[in-house]
Amino acid sequence: MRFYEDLDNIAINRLPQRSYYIPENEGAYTLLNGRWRFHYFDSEADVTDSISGWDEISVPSCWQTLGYEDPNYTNVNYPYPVDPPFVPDRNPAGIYEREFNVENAGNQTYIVFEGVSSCVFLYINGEFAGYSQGSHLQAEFDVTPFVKKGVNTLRAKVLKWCSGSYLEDQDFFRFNGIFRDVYMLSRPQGHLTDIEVLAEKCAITAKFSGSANVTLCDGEGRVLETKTGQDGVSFAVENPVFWNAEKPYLYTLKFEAAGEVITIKTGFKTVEIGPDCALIINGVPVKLKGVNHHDTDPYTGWYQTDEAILNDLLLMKSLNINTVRTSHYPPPPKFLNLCDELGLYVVLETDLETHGFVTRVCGYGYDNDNSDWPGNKKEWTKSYVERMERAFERDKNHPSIIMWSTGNESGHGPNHYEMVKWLRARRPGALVHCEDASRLGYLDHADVYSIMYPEVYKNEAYSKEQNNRTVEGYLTNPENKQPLFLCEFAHAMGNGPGTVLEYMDFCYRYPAFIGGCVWEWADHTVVIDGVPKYGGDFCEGTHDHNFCCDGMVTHDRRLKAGSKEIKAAYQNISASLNGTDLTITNLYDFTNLSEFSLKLSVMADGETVAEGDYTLDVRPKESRELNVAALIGNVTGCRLGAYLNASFTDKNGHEVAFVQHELSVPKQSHEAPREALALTETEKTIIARGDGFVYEFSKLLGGFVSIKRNGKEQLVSPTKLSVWRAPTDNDRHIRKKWEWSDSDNQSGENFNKVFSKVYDCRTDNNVITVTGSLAGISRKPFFRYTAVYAFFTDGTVDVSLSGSVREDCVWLPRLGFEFKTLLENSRFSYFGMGPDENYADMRAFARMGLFHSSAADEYVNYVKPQEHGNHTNTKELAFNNGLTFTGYGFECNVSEFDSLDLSRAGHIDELKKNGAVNVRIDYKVSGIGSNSCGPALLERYRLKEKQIEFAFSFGLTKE
Ligand code: IPT
Repeated sequence: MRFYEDLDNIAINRLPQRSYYIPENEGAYTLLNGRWRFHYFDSEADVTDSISGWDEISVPSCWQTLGYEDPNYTNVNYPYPVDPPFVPDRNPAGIYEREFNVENAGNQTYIVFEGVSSCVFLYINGEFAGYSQGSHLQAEFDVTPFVKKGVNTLRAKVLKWCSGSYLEDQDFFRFNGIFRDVYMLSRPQGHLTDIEVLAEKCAITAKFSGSANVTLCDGEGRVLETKTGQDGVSFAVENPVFWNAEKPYLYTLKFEAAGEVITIKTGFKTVEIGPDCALIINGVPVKLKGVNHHDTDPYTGWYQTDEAILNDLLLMKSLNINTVRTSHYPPPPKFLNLCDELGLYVVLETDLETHGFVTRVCGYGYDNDNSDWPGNKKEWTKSYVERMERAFERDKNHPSIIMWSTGNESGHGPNHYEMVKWLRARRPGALVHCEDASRLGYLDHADVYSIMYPEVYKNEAYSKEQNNRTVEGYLTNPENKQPLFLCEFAHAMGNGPGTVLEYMDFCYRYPAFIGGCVWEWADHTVVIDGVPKYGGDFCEGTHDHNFCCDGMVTHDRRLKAGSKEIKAAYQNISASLNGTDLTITNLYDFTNLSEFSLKLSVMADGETVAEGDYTLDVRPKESRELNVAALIGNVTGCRLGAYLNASFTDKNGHEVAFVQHELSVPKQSHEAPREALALTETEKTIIARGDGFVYEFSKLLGGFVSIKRNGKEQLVSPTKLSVWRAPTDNDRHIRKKWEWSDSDNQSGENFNKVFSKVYDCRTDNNVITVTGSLAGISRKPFFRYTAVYAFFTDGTVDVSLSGSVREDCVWLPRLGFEFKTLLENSRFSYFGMGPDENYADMRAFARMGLFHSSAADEYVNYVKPQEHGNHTNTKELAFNNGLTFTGYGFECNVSEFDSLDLSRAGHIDELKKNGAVNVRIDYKVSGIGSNSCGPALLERYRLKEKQIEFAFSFGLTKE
């Protein structure tokens, strides 16, 4: 057994974990980030004491993003055999070296690593000075005996794997190196060794060892009191201002001891579970509108700069997120300082996941009781408990932390219970989150019932047990005595997530549903030559494809429709319209709506006809009615639709909530009565000719083969009916029933290889009637239809489709007509849901309006190309070249890509434009859901009806 495989060797000379702080007095802190000498060895066995041929490397960094080894993305599977505590014999090593200066040799000198993967051997001036594992935990070494005044040499030997790697099987790229800050602290003899601050019951108490002069300041920086204490001080605070995520009020304690100055911020906050299982913060029931955050950057891997962290947290706040679960390890300490300052509730998770035990024998199984699991083994207890202890002790002073988590996806065994017991003894009353305890029935080992990716609704066909795992089933079962927390839900992979509102609806209705965290914050990729890459792009031994690209924001932190959907689902203001009364409800917990400006606008056919600005005094959880009769009285009629928009903005002009209501005003058509157009027939085609247009309809194909406007051809290929969409990541299960694929030619309806059959195509006056069917290759027809085209002298064509879908056919991706038109038609306007893409179950954020766009602007570059760019409820779509579609709320899509080409591309650089503007006029498009990891798409969002009636018109405007 090697040193780093021996479970007795978790740490050597590492100091007991203390709370995070950095003394501020001059000379105390020397950041050692920067350029270091580096040498990479394929195998630790080859490491020699004297190294020649150094490279240079930036610290912090991950060596895989710098070309030493290829990145490796694996989710559940370990990237090596499951034979704990042993790791592969050829264990790569990175040797890091640099000089550092010790000015005051009379002081104590410490070296602190905030994060090293997977373990670090520390050498000072050639002497072994310590060892630590636990990648995302802090390691502090007292190197005083090894240093001398002046220049010293620090060498760190970092191994790719150690026994601790078995506890770090999180779903991410497996990176190595010194990936967080490393620094030296020079501290006087007799300095404080730890500080614990508690703000409770009108008092702020600090515990420390030694004597200190402590000054308390309020949130405005005013000195409240100074005290000197031995081993602790306590300040009475009259009428304390409480900390919460909406109003993050912090008090500051300044400790002066032995010549050192240390500042720690604290906040008053109480967290408890109410009798109705609500989560009560400072006496107020709060809903956790959360997200799971991994530290991820497409260029630096696990290392996020301070600016990047700040940007993530600010972006979260702007999306109405109030909670972050630090999945699945403690973040850099500065992350938590920012959560305190900006106001985010934190579920602090320690660095622990052993998910890969479920696949250690073929298949996937939670045989949690099996003694193979390290959670059940005595020799692993120390490794488990110290991970809880180190996380807690480092982060114990943060007011933002509301719950402590033992880790993720690790089964549940005695070692987890030891962690829980340790925590409960260390801080009685602190809420414990232990996801697998809930999953596996050890309910009293955690304070919340935490599950992931449940279905929303209960189901008659389910057993009691299964129903209890649905949101509705759990909430309506009186036997349940714990709050429901979804540690993961709304899997945000690719185009998605949809169906988020349904969860929030239950959350507001049931006190015991305290909220959840979207999985996850940002896509994980490694960008190479401008192309975001994922699992399988690096010849990994085992990988999980693009399952790492499941962020609600992209790898470069751009928003997508899914981000905006979550923002809308989480928004803290609702408004319902009843006649002329608008009832506005404040869903904030601690904020009066008077802090926001409300703009009401009445829009008719996309034009603003009336506006009003308001500031409303509405206390948290209260409602207020606003009579909007005068405002909406300004619109008496419209052609396409009239709406009342309510937009709430904060003092920076950022929209925090938006609500739209359709107004019931009469729709007037300005169109003159139309005259039927006589058609002429040739052997193969039917021709409709009029002023400025000629349509040619193929009897063979049952579609248009030519649409000419003033002699100019508009089509690049015949129009057709189709049902295919490039599968989204959330279609990854259902697509097996939809498509023909190389690996499976039996399970699908083969919608991606459809034959169109025309049985009959006849003309009667101005009308063409087609009867036909669609069938996937090798399958029976799945859709039989009659399509009727009526032509008028003004060039308009009324299209109606009436058909039936085969009873035993799977629900359809979509159904509609495809028009492939000239590139010159790329600019267009539409009256419908926009401006971003939206789908039946992902449009809470979208709004009806008149929008201008182009085929290029409609593109959404998901890491893996897929269906995108849809607009629901479209009433009119008009291209700049005169091709215009009107209808009663069809779905439309305008793209530079053909959906079959989109389906084939694995990365953005593989995607080829097909030289056309690809227009879809759809009866319906199935919703999005989050079935990439979450439940199947709700029935109501599936295009599953068997009888289809669809109508729209199109025409060519005159030049
Ligand atoms: C769940 C994991 O907890 C999370 O880390 C991530 O892997 C996510 O799924 C998928 O992206 S585990 C899953 C098997 C439910």
